[in-house]
Amino acid sequence: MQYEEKYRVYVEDIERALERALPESDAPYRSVVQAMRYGVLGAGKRVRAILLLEFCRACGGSWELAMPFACAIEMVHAYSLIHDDLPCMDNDPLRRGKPSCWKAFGETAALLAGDGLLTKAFETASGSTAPPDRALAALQILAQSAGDTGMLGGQVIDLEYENRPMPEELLMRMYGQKTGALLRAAVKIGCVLAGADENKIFFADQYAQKIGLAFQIVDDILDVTGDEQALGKPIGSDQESGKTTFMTLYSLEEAQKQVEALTDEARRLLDKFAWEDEFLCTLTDRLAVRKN
Ligand code: GRG
Repeated sequence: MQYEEKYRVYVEDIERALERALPESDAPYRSVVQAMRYGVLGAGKRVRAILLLEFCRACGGSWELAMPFACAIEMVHAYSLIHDDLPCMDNDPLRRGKPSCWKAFGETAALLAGDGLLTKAFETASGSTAPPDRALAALQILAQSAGDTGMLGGQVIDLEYENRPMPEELLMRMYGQKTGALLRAAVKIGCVLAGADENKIFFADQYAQKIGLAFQIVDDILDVTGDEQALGKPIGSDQESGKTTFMTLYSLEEAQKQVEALTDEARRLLDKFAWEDEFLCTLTDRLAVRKN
């Protein structure tokens, strides 16, 4: 299967599974279900879910047992974007090319939709038919990557350094938590669900660390050089809120070189796995030159 075709199949399968996990509701609380669905369905590159499914398959696991976790990680990711856009955080009106959740549903509904998605993520993941010891280990990885030791902690560092310079060491730590933690969780969960050995998990984690940093640097570059329409969210927001980013510390050329170097290292780490095709190599390359 060609790259584009496989990517499309992945996105459609993930979308269907998310639809099943988040059905329309006619309950008295349906307004929050609508906001949850708005936040997670119909858009997004699905990078985290695809990484999880690909690594699970490369380690001999099946899609069926990994899909609940693939949905869960997209729900956690969507929750973080919904909350990140709130007026009390980044105050962003646009996300994924449409009004952000709070703009469409109001602040209270968006706050609750984020809470609802975070909770639904664990409900959905716990429905996996993976052996209980693997499922439990995967749930722990997901929780740790989302909470204070992971994404949430990264968000706190980010917010606390608005309008004041952040030392480079702390910036790298913040990136590792805010952006890297969920990507690392995705590949590790894929491996763990398939019963991969420690060696494989280590190499997958190394790979995710490389693409995680590259992913964030690209995000910083796009915030300066990107096109709002292609990006689906406002550009220039980092500078507006006085944030230190890779682009305040390095030139565009240096940032691009760093992305290329990290992408090369990540690709080399993929050699440690027996892939059925070139899909993940191509995805790794495409992430480095993404426009959204
Ligand atoms: C509110 C706890 C909490 C955390 C928020 C993820 C996050 C932390 C903030 C979002 C802002 C941001 C730029 C984060 C860096 C990670 C990143 C580039 C997210 C966007 O991920 P994509 O590009 O998004 O995979 P799509 O829309 O494709 O799913």
